[in-house]
Amino acid sequence: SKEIRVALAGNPNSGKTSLFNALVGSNQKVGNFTGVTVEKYEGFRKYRDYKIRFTDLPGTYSLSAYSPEERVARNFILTEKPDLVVHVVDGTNLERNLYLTTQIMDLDIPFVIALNMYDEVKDKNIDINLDHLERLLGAHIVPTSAVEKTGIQDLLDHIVDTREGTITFRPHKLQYSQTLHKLIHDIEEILSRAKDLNTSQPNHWLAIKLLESDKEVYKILRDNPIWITLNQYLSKHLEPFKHLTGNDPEILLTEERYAFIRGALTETVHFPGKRRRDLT
Ligand code: BGO
Repeated sequence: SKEIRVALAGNPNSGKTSLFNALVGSNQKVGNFTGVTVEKYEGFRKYRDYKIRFTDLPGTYSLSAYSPEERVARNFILTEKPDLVVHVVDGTNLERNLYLTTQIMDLDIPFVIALNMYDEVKDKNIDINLDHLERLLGAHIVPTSAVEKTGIQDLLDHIVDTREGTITFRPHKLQYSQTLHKLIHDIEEILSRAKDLNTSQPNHWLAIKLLESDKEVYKILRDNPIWITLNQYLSKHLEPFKHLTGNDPEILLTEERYAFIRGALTETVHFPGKRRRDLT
């Protein structure tokens, strides 16, 4: 039968395990991700004409290379290239959860947001403008409650519709400030000239991770002749950049992600009794 491969990504406690269980029921098994002791839950669900295979990635707050969980999650997405990533978000904790969303946006891959804990969102009268949030994040949003088992069928339909092309993914990269954007863009341009880059990772993401001094990305790039050009570019531009902005690119990237999140929430989320979200 026709298969669709889906990976679930989300913060710890976003309800990922509960949603995975609601999606696949008892059709699941546990193993390990290759080479590490991180547990890998896999399962399937037959839906419409398809066998949808789900992999539950380890819960993470970020996609840096610091912990085995983060490396497993991002390497799975980048090398296994699932047809779709279902990004599970705790709808009652958007400010924290959307940090991972900004990192998934940097990956430039098809993803849909399962806005989980939607029962609690409603109970707490949190008002989220879903259409607007979808536009800002460049991803469709399907409200779910893994506990009340609502939105599960909508999510399955979304997965199949994406596969059949009746729903299209409109990638929407996070817009960084002009100075950061220029650095990222220049590095992407250099990377596009590299031959035999031994990686399936998109240049945009490699550029951002290089600016974050990501160890795994350094390893990949150091073995390629393009490293000389990259190094020349960085030696020439990093100091002026730090002088101009007063910061390392790594710090600015994080600050700008949080600024984007605050802006997005101010525009889309209203708590009861408050005209606007109070951000402090
Ligand atoms: C406990 N709605 C609500 N209301 N709760 C949810 C939903 C939802 O949609 N989805 C998950 N939860 P995990 P990760 C618990 O275990 O799936 C709850 O880490 C408790 N336990 O039931 O484990 C879920 O895999 C005692 O809550 O998340 C779980 O992402 C009291 O969110 C928690 C209250 O879900 C985390 C809750 C002994």
